[in-house]
Amino acid sequence: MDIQKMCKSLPKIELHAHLNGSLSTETLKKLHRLHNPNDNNYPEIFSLGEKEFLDENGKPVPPLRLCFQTFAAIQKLTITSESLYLATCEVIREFSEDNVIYLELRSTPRKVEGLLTKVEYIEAIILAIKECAKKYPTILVKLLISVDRKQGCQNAEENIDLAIKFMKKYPSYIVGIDLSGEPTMGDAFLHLLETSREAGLKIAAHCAEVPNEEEIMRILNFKPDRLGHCTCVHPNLKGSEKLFNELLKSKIPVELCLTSNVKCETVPSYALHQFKYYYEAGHPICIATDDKGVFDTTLSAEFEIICNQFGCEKHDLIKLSKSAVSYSFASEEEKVKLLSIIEQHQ
Ligand code: 6MZ
Repeated sequence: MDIQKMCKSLPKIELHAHLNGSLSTETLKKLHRLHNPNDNNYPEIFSLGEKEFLDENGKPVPPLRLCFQTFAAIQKLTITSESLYLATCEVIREFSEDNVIYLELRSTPRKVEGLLTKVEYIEAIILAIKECAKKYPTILVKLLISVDRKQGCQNAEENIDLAIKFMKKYPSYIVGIDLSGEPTMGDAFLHLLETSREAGLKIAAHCAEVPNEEEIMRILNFKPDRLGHCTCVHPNLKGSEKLFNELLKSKIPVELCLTSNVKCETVPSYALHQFKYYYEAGHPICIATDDKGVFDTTLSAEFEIICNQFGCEKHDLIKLSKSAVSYSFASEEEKVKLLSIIEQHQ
């Protein structure tokens, strides 16, 4: 079997997927039609790398900045319960078609004046997850509530309060908090994340997408359950010996999103991606898509990349998937079931 087919056919575990960043072009078109039934002029939202964008001074917008502008454009299409429901169902369907058997979606609750409250935002996603459990029974889906570092303390507090309330109401769906948002802005709100940890929510925190030794150390000392990216940690990637050793010592699993980092240009190339350092050091890692819509990727494609770039083979991918199960926020019973599905493919 060729690598592409092998990667597609493997049962996979996705632990790092932002809802709005995961919307495919096909889904964005459906959402545009939903809000504008009489307008066939679909707004141009490009995949990163397709086109160069210029700022007001005629200079190219750096890709990392551009991707956050793209999220803002996409978020204009998920402004009602109906559109969020549709968006969530489409994302679940597409991951399921890629043979993902466990998906942790994450999303930032958003209030849209006159159209949507944060409570309705979360309810719409949960309803979609519930309905999709019947429609696509081969994929198990959970939700992490995101805190956007750029949106300030009040929003962070609101989202964490809601996550705690919803976790009590829907303990099988709401499993954790994600700290994300434009990495050059805002704050990590670790004191607030502590409240959610005490309430029983798991924590996945973006860390070191850009160099910032002081903040990276604070996040590592906080000991989240998982870390996202950890790009600028190794000395060859604008980190330091100290940071790298601290991370290895912590043994905190790292979610690696290769295409996202290459397209955002936080790493120079696939070959020089931090995957190499963590994999060689035997540090716990999992492979993820981040924003499969914006970065035009799939989890199978990410698996293919590590096969082609780093010589991983089928048994390595199965090993990675099995360890991803153990890093997931699923229940112990669910983990046993997921492992047995993966083992059947050995
Ligand atoms: C940090 C990211 C991200 O929440 O509206 N997000 N945060 N780094 C990244 N690397 C590229 N990719 C996505 O999905 C979109 C939001 O997810 C976060 C950003 O806050 C973005 O606005 P939701 O569903």
